[in-house]
Amino acid sequence: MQHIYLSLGSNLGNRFDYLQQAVDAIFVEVGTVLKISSVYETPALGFDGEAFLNCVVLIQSGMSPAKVMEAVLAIEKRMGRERSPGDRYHSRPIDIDILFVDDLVVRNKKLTIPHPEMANRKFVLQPLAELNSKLKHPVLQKNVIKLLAETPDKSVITKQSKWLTHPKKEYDLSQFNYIAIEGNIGAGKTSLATQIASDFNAKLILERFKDNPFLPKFYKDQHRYAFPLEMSFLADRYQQLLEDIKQIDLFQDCVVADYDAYKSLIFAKVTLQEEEFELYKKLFHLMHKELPKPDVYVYLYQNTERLLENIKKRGRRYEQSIEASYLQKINEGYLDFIKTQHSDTIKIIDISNLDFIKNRKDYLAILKAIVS
Ligand code: PH2
Ligand code: MG
Ligand code: MG
Repeated sequence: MQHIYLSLGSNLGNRFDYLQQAVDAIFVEVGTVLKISSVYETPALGFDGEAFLNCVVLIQSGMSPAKVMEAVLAIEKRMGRERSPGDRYHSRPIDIDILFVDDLVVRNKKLTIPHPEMANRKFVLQPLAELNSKLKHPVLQKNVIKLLAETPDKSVITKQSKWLTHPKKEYDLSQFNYIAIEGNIGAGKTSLATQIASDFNAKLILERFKDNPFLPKFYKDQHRYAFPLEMSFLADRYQQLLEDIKQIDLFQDCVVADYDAYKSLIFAKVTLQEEEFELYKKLFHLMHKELPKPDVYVYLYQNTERLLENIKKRGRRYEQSIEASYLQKINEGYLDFIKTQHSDTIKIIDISNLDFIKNRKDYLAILKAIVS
């Protein structure tokens, strides 16, 4: 994930609405919007034209700078921006420029980062200073406040009283204190939990499956190793959830976990013999009472074929012997469990036609499904 500063400008038509539309589109198509500056009215610099409204936004995105540029040009075009080769500056409903991508320096035919004109533009430096005055220009080696003090641009710029609204609202998971992401083996729980935690500045809790010495043994000889495996998962999850969740203030920090405590019971029911399971269940319920319950429980449903593909792709050696029938049993176990729960805290999301890692739109569709 990179931090990217973008400069937005509009000097045609309903300028404020164009800025808002652009911010919304950037959120959907480029990356999570972290900060939005005030809007400033500024005289057209370098050409004769109507005054601009300008602002700067900070986003977080995993896209390469070239892809960001592509996405931004597509937004400009859709919003009615016309580019005529030759004349450099002209009025436009929207202009989106890349200012910084982390402290990357890029110079090629298509792209110059940092933006080559930024030090000469108060309409960039002023809103940028508002977001982060200590930000250092990686080429000029000066921070934004210094650049602003030294800029040759003497134009008068006026802060507007109206603020742009944050596009995250529609997808805002921060209403939840504790989110559990569940799903079958290979559904993508860890990837989704990690991305959500990063976007919402939440504490991330990931299952420590790597440390479980019984897991590789279990996949070779299920009968023999099921009980110690389930017991050690239970003990480990219990300890982790107690330590990581209970001690923090649930009203301040948001927590995202890539499993829920009931996972232990669901797997044990599939893997243990009947008498073993009866014993296990007693212990489970004793321990489970002590644990905080998630505000929302998300079950990512993925079809068996794609689960097997994902398992193959991620290449954990001991998982390669997992069979379709085992995954189907686990899925049934989850669905049986879900039936017994209060449905309003449970969101079953069918991701079999989605790819939330590749497509931001799919990721946002999942967020929307969690919130709604
Ligand atoms: N953008 C330009 C040229 N001049 N002047 C103002 N005030 N605001 C702009 O965004 C702007 C400009 C080229 O993109
Ligand atoms: Mg520009
Ligand atoms: Mg531009």
